Parts: sequence; C-alpha cells; structure tokens
Amino acid sequence: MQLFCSVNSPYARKCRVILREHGVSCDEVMVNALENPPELLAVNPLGKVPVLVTDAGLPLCDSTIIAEYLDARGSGARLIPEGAERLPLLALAALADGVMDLAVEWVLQTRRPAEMQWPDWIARRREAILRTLRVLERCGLMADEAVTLAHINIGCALAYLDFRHPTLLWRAECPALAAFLDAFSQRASMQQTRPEA
Ligand SMILES: N[C@@H](CCC(=O)N[C@@H](CS)C(=O)NCC(=O)O)C(=O)O
Repeated sequence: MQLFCSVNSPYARKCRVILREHGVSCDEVMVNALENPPELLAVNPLGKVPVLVTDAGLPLCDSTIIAEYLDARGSGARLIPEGAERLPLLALAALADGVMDLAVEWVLQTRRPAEMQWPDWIARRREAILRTLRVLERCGLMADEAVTLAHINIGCALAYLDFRHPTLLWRAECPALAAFLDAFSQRASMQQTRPEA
C-alpha cells in the first residue's frame, strides 16, 4: 500500500493521522503535486494529493474515501461509526473538510502576483471559515473522548489555519476549539505529522 502525499497538505495529514491511529503500515511517498510528478499523475489524473494505492493496485483519490478504506482495514477502534451516528459524524467531518478547502484556496490566491489577487474573494473565504468555526465551536468536541474522523478532520483543519493563516486570529472567538486543538495536537499521530515551515 502506498500513500502519495505532501507534508503540508491538510488532506494528506488526515490520512497520515489515520494510518498512525490505526497502526496501519504504509509507504508514504512525498511529492509536490504542483510540479505534476509523473508518478502522481500515473495514479491520479487530477494531479492532487493524497492518493492511496491499495495492495490490489486501486488508486483512491480523495481523503474521505481513503479514510473509509483505512477505517475498514485498521485494527483500532472505528473512526467512522455505523448506524445512526454515521451520518451526523460525516456531516461534521465534511464541515472541517470545507474549512480546509477554503483555507487552501486562500493560500493559492495569496501566491498569485499582487495585482492578480482578488481581495473580495479572499475576504469571502475568511468569513466562511470563521462562520464555520463558530458552528464547530458549539459542537462540544473533546480531545479526551473516543477519536472519530470528525476529531481528526477538525484537528487537521485548525492546525492548518494556525500554520498558514496566523492572521485569522480564530482562537479568541473559539476558545473551546482552541482548547481542543491544543490537547488533540499532543497525540503521537499529530506530533508525527506536523507541517514544515
Ligand atoms: N477533496 C480532496 C482535495 C485534495 C487537494 O485539494 N489536495 C491539494 C493539496 S492540499 C492538491 O493536491 N492540490 C494540487 C492542485 O490543486 O493542483 C481530498 O479530500 O483529498
């Protein structure tokens, strides 16, 4: 099994955290997706990370599909429950994925030449992130309860905001989320997958 990933992608981090939480061994192949490496394009025509190539050779090109696959294979407690809890959990996890989408789009915008950046577009992303964090703030997520995909996604999304968008100052508005992230970041799976400046 191979995971094509990059150190600073929050989506790849989700998968790398899940591998560690579940104790699944996997070859992590670091690539820069923006350079279109042929080995990545050979398994994912979208040219994005993460991609998990199963032992049977099937490429899985989306972090949530990868999470489903690893959760079914892993030896640890299930991260995605069955039954009535499943849909609300996936809905929460999807909100955190959406925060990642907005935060990554914001980064890409700031990498354009100054005269090609669109301040209103950045502001819209910034507002949507804060609006979503206010919703997540009320979810009562605790770092010392059983870990689920929602905990992992929210932890990776918040850590990415701290890493890429320190000017967002989300912590003052969302103290419960800040406390969650500080405690959740102590897990070995998070420590071993920290982004690099
Ligand atoms: N929905 C996808 C998003 C993957 C994604 O956007 N990955 C970014 C890295 S953070 C990427 O590879 N971007 C390269 C590009 O846009 O060309 C997932 O959850 O895996």
